[in-house]
Amino acid sequence: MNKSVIALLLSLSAPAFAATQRVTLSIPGMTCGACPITVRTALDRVPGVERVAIAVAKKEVTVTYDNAKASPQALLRATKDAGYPARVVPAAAAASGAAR
Ligand SMILES: [Cu+2]
Repeated sequence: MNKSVIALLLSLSAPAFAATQRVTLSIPGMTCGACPITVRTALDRVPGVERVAIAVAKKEVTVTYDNAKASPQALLRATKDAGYPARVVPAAAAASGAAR
């Protein structure tokens, strides 16, 4: 991907300042014990990713990243390329899911 596309994606999704952000991804295809390893490896390779926390039972991954370097779109692309299409869990849904 070229730099202008990355810049466009960042401008759509990120505030103007660099900050640590957290996003929860739902990955329905994560069905066995080996899947999280593949997903973690894919996400760890994305520049700017600082922490990957996988909740296998919920099929969710919470990623902490530097929004100056990474974006939710980059994370989604990484898991999809690894064979695990994902979607972003809206913050409110992630919070209520955590409370359940
Ligand atoms: Cu698996």
